[in-house]
Amino acid sequence: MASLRFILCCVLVNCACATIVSHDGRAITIDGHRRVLLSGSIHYPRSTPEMWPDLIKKGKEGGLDAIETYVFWNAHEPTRRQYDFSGKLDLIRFLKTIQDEGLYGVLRIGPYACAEWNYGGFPVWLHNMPGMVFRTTNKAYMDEMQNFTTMIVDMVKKEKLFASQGGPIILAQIENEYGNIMGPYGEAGKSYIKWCANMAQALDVGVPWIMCQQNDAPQPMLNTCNGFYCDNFTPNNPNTPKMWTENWTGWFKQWGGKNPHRTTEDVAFSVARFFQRGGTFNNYYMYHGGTNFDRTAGGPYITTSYDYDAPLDEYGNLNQPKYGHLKQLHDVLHSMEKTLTYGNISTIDFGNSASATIYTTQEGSSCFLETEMKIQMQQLVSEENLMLSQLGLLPFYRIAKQRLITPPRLFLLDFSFITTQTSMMVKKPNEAEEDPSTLKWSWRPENMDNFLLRGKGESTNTQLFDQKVVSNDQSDYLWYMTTVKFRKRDPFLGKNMSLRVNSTAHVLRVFVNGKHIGSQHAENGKFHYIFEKDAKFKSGRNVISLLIITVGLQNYGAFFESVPVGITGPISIIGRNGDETIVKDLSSHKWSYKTGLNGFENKLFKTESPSKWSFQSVPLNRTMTWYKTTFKAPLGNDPVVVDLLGLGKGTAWVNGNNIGRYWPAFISSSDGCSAKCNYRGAYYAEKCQTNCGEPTQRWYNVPRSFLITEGDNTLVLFEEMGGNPSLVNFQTTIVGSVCANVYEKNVIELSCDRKTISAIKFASFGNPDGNCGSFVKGTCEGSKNAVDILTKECVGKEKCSIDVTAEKFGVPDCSGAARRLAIEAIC
Ligand SMILES: *[C@@H]1O[C@H](CO)[C@@H](O)[C@H](O)[C@H]1NC(C)=O
Ligand SMILES: *[C@@H]1O[C@H](CO)[C@@H](O)[C@H](O)[C@H]1NC(C)=O
Ligand SMILES: *[C@@H]1O[C@H](CO)[C@@H](O)[C@H](O)[C@H]1NC(C)=O
Ligand SMILES: *[C@@H]1O[C@H](CO)[C@@H](O)[C@H](O)[C@H]1NC(C)=O
Ligand SMILES: *[C@@H]1O[C@H](CO)[C@@H](O)[C@H](O)[C@H]1NC(C)=O
Ligand SMILES: CC(=O)N[C@H]1CO[C@H](CO)[C@@H](O)[C@@H]1O
Repeated sequence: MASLRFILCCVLVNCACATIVSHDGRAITIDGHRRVLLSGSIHYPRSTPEMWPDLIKKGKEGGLDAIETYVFWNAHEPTRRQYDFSGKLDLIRFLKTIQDEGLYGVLRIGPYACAEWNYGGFPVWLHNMPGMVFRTTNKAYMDEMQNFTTMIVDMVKKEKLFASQGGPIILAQIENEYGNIMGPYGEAGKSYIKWCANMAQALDVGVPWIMCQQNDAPQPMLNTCNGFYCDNFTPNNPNTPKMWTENWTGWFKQWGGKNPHRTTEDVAFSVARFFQRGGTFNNYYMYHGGTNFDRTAGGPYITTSYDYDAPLDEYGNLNQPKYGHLKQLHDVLHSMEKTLTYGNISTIDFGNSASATIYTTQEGSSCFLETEMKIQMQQLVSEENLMLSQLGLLPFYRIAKQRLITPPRLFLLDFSFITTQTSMMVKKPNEAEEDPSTLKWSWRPENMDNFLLRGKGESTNTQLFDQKVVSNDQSDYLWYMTTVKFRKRDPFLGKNMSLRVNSTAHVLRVFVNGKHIGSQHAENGKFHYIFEKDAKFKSGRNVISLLIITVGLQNYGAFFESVPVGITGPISIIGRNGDETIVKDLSSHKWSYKTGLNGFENKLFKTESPSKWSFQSVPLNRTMTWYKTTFKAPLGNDPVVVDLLGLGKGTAWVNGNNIGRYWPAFISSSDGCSAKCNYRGAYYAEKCQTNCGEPTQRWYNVPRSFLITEGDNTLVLFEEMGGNPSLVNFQTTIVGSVCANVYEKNVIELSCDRKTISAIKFASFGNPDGNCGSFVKGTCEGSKNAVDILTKECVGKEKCSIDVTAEKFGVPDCSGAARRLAIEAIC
């Protein structure tokens, strides 16, 4: 009996052991076969476990082979040796969800993540250990890094999740983009990287380890590329395949910043070119960006939304046309897998910057055609060209001519022929409320008497400390308080007086004798500023109370752990009398410290908070104020957002779940946006921005799993700056309309994402102008009524497939120019 069980168990283990992941200079190999691998980043704590299956499924349907994630050390080990893998932090459940969907996993343990995540993913207790320096040959650091990395590997091994054990994980990563910043670490940095490699290798995970942006990655570590473009990247060893671990699909957003957009054309181009030039693994950073819930946003000043303009938007909706176009690209690349990974490569220069890259095997060829201008492309495709037939490309060319877009095998590096719809997302009022815009509010003040009037905290010192040291990242808030005595005849009191604070606090609020005298935050991209405001001091005892508020700890750079946060000083009282100025330095006064606020300690954000809330005279524009209301969950399954327009800055909770920091009062500057965005030329983060002169972030993600469908939900706001909650309301975010702009002889599918198409708002076949939402007819148009034709084909359906031919729409004469159908359908 015992031996039978032993045999059965072995057989099972053997079946599960089937996957061997390795590589050669051409590609990652899985069970001996070279693979084209398309991967997408989804960070598990930036959504909810309830959202994971849908996000991962959409990744699969979008043509991904793998899902990639970092592991977030500070989230898992908030206090040394106390771990949290619950809820959004259930890494194993996330990896199993990937496995259930039949996808591969790429596990970037780091444990340095960067990722616009608070402190790059490092716990602040680590910084506070004696003699600590991060990411170099520092014993204390290396011990902790090894301890956490080993623990994660052990957890994953225990669940048999590495491919070598039959699990989904085909690649693991140690460190992260260290090559970008290693210069300042000198020789110590070089030996650190060798140590990382040996440490990782010794963990024996049975799949290859990668080190991104690490030109000196020791074998067998695979050195890989991150960036907007990686086609010119060459790995540091002939046996390492060309791999792109972070292809930035868009960009992140900072408070005060605008909405970044990277065009679909440019993302697709960069991927196509990467594969054209020998790349075989590409990971989109991000495929779903998601939300920086709670205090997880990095910084300083990273927003709560981490949408990233990724193929799946913050809420998990398809971001069209990016999602659909990349899906088409993935189909083509997968269809070329054999030739791309086994073919012999040759290139042909046609002159005039037109060239072809051809991958040939005995069974067939794949070809990338590249030209700088569309006109050349059309020439190449329209002349029954001797060159093409000499190259044996005519069969592909014919297919190309029929479809004119990303045909199988003949791959045009020109994305003006997109046949993917554009979706315009809209926000819909909450129909579950009779009048969604009039929520009934109660309120209470934050009790600050101890700090404002008595200057009394929990510990004292005659030194000004960094916020990280005092608060250990337990809260965004830290009080620095001191008292100053003036004699009746003190020379200061006869003068105009001000308080000057040399500050690296993300946000500083200054009180003198309980009165708020002013607030300040660093300008975008800066750490350091000097606050100075007039202040009234009296004879006798005066209380100075400085409240500082973090907005995400630094997550990037050499020695980023020591970027100061807080009040480094000096702090002084300045007295001025005409030309005479006297300065009283308070820096080495006795300072009293207190981390956190009373309301947070008393958990006022909990639904059932026993404290008194008043419905009477709910104040507007009052600083340091708690607001509470109840609301009904919007019906259905569409993603829910809360519109916080009118509020200043603070934190919001739904049913006790922290949905992140809010700051709608932070308006982005009005310059730097343009209505039109030219996808040609290299992308950079400031190109094609939108949302100029608007609140940086107005809508905040409320995952469905935070809501109850029966009864009342609770929203609690803690408002620091002063705001007006009366405009706050819940909405759903849905597809409002879908558009397409398609050349003739193509087929376009329109879909309203599980809703039906209700009307055709615009349709014209000829040379229409404008963009989705603002199409206008051009100078030529087909003789038949395109709106009528499409109303018949599409209205009342969830999706419809439109054959775009001149005959169907009544052959317009566009003087030989390419004819297009522009369409906007309402969902
Ligand atoms: C991590 O360190 C603790 C002691 O602080 C030790 O008990 C534990 O075994 C270590 N874990 C690993 C995986 O090395
Ligand atoms: C590549 O070219 C070499 C030399 O001409 C030839 O021996 C080999 O079979 C070719 N490989 C493929 C996959 O066609
Ligand atoms: C303020 O602090 C910064 C850095 O902490 C320092 O460089 C600067 O000299 C200080 N300014 C004054 C006026 O002391
Ligand atoms: C004090 O400030 C006020 C207003 O800024 C100014 O009018 C006055 O002249 C100042 N007095 C002295 C003594 O500097
Ligand atoms: C809010 O209060 C601040 C300072 O008390 C004031 O400057 C601002 O104009 C007020 N805003 C509104 C909308 O009342
Ligand atoms: C490798 C690479 O392309 N790096 C680029 C990534 O993007 C940043 C910011 O735009 C550039 O500065 C890097 O050169």
